[in-house]
Amino acid sequence: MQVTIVATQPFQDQRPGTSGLRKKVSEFLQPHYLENFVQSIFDSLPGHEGQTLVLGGDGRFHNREAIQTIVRMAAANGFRRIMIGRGGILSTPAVSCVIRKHRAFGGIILSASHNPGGSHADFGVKYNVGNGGPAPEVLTETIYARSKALTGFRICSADTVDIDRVGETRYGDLSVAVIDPVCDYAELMASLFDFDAIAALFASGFRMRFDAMNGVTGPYAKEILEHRLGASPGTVIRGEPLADFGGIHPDPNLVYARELVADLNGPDGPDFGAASDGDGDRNMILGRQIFVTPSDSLAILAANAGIAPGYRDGLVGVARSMPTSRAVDYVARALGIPCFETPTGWKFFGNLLDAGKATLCGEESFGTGSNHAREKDGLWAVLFWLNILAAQRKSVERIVRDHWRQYGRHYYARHDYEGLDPRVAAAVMSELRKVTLTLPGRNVARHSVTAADDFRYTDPIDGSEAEHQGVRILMSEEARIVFRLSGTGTFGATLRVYLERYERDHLRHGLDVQAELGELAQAASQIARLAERTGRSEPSLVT
Ligand code: VG1
Ligand code: CO
Repeated sequence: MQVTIVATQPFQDQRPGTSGLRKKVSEFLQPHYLENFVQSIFDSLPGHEGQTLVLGGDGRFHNREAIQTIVRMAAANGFRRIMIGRGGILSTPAVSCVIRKHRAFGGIILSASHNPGGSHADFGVKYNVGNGGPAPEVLTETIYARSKALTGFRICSADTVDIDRVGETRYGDLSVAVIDPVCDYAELMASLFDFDAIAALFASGFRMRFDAMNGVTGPYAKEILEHRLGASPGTVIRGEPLADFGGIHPDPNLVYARELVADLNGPDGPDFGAASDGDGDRNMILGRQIFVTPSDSLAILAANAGIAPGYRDGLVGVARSMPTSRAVDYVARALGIPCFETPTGWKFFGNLLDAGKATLCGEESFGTGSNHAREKDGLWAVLFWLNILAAQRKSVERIVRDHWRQYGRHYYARHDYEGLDPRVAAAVMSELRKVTLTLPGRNVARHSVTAADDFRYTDPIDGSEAEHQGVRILMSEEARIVFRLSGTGTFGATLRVYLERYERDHLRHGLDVQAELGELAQAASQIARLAERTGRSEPSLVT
């Protein structure tokens, strides 16, 4: 195969965000845009020659074409073997699993996760390293620096690779292995959870609905839940990965998965409901008449981990992103294990997991995972819940209420202000940084401020620093407000406001969440002068 070096102009906007490079499809379709970014990745990976690369995506618009380009570039850049999910399909957690299992050098995931797909929506590229996890910041910054100076990329002229049939083919020096996207992942799940107990639960008439939201998890959920565990056919809905996700926003939350929520709240609803996002790393957990916040879900999994065979030996520690509620901290304290607080984004958990400091990790944004992979894992969380339900034979609601009674409840919500002018959003944040200096000692929404700062993190393993990770205002009664800007959007800026309040008294655990957090929300909006600066009196999305 002939290698060509194509001259190119660098782009100045290829800085990866919280989770890879995400842009509008139209931007990715500019000549050389994808090629430049992929070359910048390869140029930033010393020692990749002769190695194996894993490649797959969530099936969104442009997935298949991008795969063909990347295969030809991988060949031209000296990779020896490339492993591709059949049809170009691999969920984010499956990529992590395949990299680890087959000791690949790394992997490329084509996804913009929960962002909408289609010709007018979003596309994304993310590089994962040899531990199966997202590239750490030092690497994403190296890739970015390279992309700003790139003058050429390497590509082979080759025929289109058949990615729809499992098997291995040679293209010059490159071996292309098309693999079943589900197989390795399903095997890993079977090693972690008690599939017999879960099958017995389904056999007893337990009913579940899983909304794959037309994203990548459909084939995984159908194989595992319906085929291996015996859930009734039709348990998985919206189970075919579609290039435009059927026009929906594939984000599992109370707003975008509202039909599922309505089902669970209906008169003859199933016992258990779950959903996952476009690339399969997020999860939403529902019981009849109850939504389990992701922060509570993490705490409940931690408290009950010993039930699952894969975690029978106990947890070495837990980790949560800073804006995630402190529910899991209480469990860690009770278990006598450390709880780490990291910046937002799964890349910050990698070192802790590799060093054996944490077993479970989670984020408030519907992300939960463990040391079985180096990505958050939607279906894994669902199977964990099923394992607990199978062992305890209690309702989801009972499990959650018992948990609150034991540990107290963290009322929690996130208010997003989307599509803001980026300059206004940046100004709001810089003003907030100044305001934090004056807040301690003052009163905010009935609470006195005990501390306020701009979160910074020093990685306990390699000492790397991450600054400006969110302004937090800590108050009495464990109330808290956090402000940060999203790093995954493709249009304008999104300000996220995270609200939290702790309630020990179990007689006050059944109150309305938004009402309970109303005063804090109002205070947050006043402190940031949101109405004045953004013209918004309400958030655009509450989750
Ligand atoms: C959001 C979430 C963050 C998550 C990230 C990637 O980032 O807040 O917790 O890790 O998405 O998730 P941001 O910067 O927009 O707040 V996914 O499922 O989109 O890969
Ligand atoms: Co995702």
